[in-house]
Amino acid sequence: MPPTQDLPSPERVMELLHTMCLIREFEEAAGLALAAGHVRGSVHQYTGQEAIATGVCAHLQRSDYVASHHRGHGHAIAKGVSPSRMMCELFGRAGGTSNGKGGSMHIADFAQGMLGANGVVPDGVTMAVGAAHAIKMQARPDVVVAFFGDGAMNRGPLFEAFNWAKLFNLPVLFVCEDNGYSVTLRTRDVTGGPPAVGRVAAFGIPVVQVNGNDVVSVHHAAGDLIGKVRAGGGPQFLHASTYRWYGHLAHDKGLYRDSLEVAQARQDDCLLNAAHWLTQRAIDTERIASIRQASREQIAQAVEMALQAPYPEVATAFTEVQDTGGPEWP
Ligand SMILES: Cc1ncc(C[n+]2csc(CCOP(=O)(O)OP(=O)(O)O)c2C)c(N)n1
Ligand SMILES: [Mg+2]
Repeated sequence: MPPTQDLPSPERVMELLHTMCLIREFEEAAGLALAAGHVRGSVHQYTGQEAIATGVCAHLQRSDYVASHHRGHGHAIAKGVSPSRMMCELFGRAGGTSNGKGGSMHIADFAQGMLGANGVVPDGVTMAVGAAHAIKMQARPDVVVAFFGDGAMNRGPLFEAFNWAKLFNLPVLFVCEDNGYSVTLRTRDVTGGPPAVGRVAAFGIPVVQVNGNDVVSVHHAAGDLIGKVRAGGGPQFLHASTYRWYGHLAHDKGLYRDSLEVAQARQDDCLLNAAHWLTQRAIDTERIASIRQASREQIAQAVEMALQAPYPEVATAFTEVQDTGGPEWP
């Protein structure tokens, strides 16, 4: 926990709680929609990790960029992308962030500085470094945040990205969301040599470790690091420990994890932790409960909007996509 003088105000933490609740409700609704057959493709729920996206993105302006990974809904919401447009995207409907053509792992909204979710581990990070290089060449005051999982720490392109960012002193914050698992494997069981933090330190990139289930700590650490990046301090690295509550995908029952481990991890709930922090500062429990209720209603409206939205016109199948079709297409 940061020193008292550096703590955010209770009102600020109420705003953070609202964002976390929106993400939690979005993921619950996305899981139900998938089970009901409204969503094609995969859904990777961010449930349990909400404090990381929320605490980090709270320091970003719209002109700053975020690059995400396959578990990207929380980053998009925290960066200001409309949950209704995101839900339309999941449902494959017109009005979605990519007019229904991308789905869960391709949610992007450049107007909000959301460069996109990304299904290829860890390609969001290499893109983030490219965007940071562009910002530097254009002498803009903006920063880029690259979110990725602990599993990405065993992929080569990540280390190329670290090298490039350090070599050119680029304005990028790397955020490793360490939930302990890479699909069905414990990441530590498939990691040779030092874990994430030791590897990054070898590049000379400063590392800060934080409890990713405590939004106040994440907010504090991220504010400090983003301030350094913005001031020209070059790449920084935030390692946030957390746990994903559900399976790797919404379909995955997670039988490779001990149920006691899951139950214990869920007790360290970032929403409850924030609520506890607020009640200790004399914030009324009814006000806290009303934030949860308002978020639930907002996401229910997003689902309703997605259900009512039309599917994209067939004539638009080859617009706004890289492959414009051609004679070989039926
Ligand atoms: C290049 C590549 N290899 C393999 C995969 C399959 N895959 C999807 S997610 C993932 C690892 C996920 O672990 P982590 O990075 O820790 O993220 P988490 O799912 O825990 O949030 C893998 C190997 C992929 N998407 N891309
Ligand atoms: Mg992981």
